[in-house]
Amino acid sequence: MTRDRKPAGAAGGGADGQGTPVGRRVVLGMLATGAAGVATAPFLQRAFDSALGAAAQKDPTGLSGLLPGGGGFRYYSVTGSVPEKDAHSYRLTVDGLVRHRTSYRLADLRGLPQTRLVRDVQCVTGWRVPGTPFEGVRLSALLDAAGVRPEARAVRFTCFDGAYSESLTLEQARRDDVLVALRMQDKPLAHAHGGPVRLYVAPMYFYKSAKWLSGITVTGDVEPGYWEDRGYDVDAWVGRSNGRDDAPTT
Ligand SMILES: Nc1nc2c(c(=O)[nH]1)N[C@H]1C(S)=C(S)[C@@H](COP(=O)(O)O)O[C@H]1N2
Ligand SMILES: [Mo]
Repeated sequence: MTRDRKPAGAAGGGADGQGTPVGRRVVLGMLATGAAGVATAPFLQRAFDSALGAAAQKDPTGLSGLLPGGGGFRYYSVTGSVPEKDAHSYRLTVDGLVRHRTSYRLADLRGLPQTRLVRDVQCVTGWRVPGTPFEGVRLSALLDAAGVRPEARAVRFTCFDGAYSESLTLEQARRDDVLVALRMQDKPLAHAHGGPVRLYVAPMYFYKSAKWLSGITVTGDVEPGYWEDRGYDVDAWVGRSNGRDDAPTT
């Protein structure tokens, strides 16, 4: 398979309904819709979302209110289940080409200066959510604290779901609209949205905003991430990549 062949409906498996991520299949299973298949039309998508909304009210797993239906966001995970991390168990490691390997607890991150940004969110499958507040620590601050070595060119992100990864060039990573986010929609980041900590890359398609962030590794070269290995653009500027012409988010 070649790099530039885009698998239909991958990064998000959204309204087109193909390449459905495991998360959605799991949610479908949870709703006992069995082999009902996958929504393939906008009206089916809406019915699907309102069914999820109704189910979320009764969901005993703790995902209540975090599933689709909340402001237009959709739940994505490339893995079937993701462990929960809290203030006690969460760690974020910064390593690789740095002078000081660092491990942060949630309280450490909360103690650093916080930046709040309000921008639209755009998924590469087409859905957009207007004016969403994200708040957290600038990635550049964590990189500066770690002391990036001169030979470094890129940053790789890993996640405690055990599967997802992302990357940015060092120049992109140092932008002041790239956050290690602790809050979204003015609430602590919920598990379904990648809490307690996710990446937020404001100017790029939402697949760059890795959920359940656990590792930041400074590297010599960009290593394509999960979706990028499956055909999506590494430089994922909204409106200027992936063959799309969406209005920029920044
Ligand atoms: N760890 C992880 N991060 C991820 C994903 C994922 O499947 N796993 N999906 C990406 C995609 S394609 C999108 S659109 C957003 C969805 O974020 P949300 O579930 O908060 O709407 O997360 C991105 N980050
Ligand atoms: Mo997405």
